[in-house]
Amino acid sequence: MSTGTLITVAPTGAEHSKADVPNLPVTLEELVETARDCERVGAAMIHIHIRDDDARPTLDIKRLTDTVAAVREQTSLIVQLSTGGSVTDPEEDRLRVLDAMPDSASCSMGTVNFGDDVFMNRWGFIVELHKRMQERGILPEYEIFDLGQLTTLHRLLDKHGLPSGGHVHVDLVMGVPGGMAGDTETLAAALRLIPEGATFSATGVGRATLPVLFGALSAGGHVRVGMEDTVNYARGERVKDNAQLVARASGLARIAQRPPVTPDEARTLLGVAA
Ligand code: KMH
Ligand code: ZN
Repeated sequence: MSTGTLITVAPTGAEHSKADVPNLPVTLEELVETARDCERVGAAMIHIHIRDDDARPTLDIKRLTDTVAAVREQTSLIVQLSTGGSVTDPEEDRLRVLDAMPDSASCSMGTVNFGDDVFMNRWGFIVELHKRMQERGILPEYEIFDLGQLTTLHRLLDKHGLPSGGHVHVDLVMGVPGGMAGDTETLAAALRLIPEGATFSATGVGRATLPVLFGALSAGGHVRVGMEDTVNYARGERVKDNAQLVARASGLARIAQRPPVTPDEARTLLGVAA
């Protein structure tokens, strides 16, 4: 039986500049306001990247800790921090993100060409992230950019065990130039490789946004939307704000008879403590 839909919002990311995308939430105030607006229209989890005073991506631990506290105080959303950061962030800084003690953190499952850049994720680094999250009771969201990374996920779980809490949650990030395509054939191929009993969400980047959203909903999956991945709402039309993307996903989830789950329902689904 299909459950409701867990909608994650990824409001900021590390790739877009504030100069190019002026409505990107980059300050703590903008982020918290975005989180509240997105929760109101159906988001249950937030995937967070933060920026410094000049709106540049940062993994500053004090800012991350303050951000987790502020979003927890102002919303009921499951708080997920990105350990991906930006492509230039060193491994030590990415590991230190976990010191901010979010409910969940991303754990990318392999190195991938990322547009003109390379997003580095060595096996040894993946294992370290996985183990530290196990020790601290943080739910990993295994980010999959290409099909072979699902094989790596099986290897990780076989060799190093399940996350604490025992639940496996995967996010398929589709349509990154250099990664897997964002189409239904690729989604179907990925679904065959997802570990038994795992939940999955899917994210379509740029033009892949809508095909992946429709595909994930009809396949019984969950969805991630937001300005990290999509800044155009339609051809020639910029996204107004993150809530617009969440509201569209909520509407489609209702049409699919899989309405958005609340943050509490999402906690039960993912085995995250309240
Ligand atoms: N910014 C990308 C290089 C994650 O958040 O874990 C990677 C990324 C993945 O956004
Ligand atoms: Zn991210």
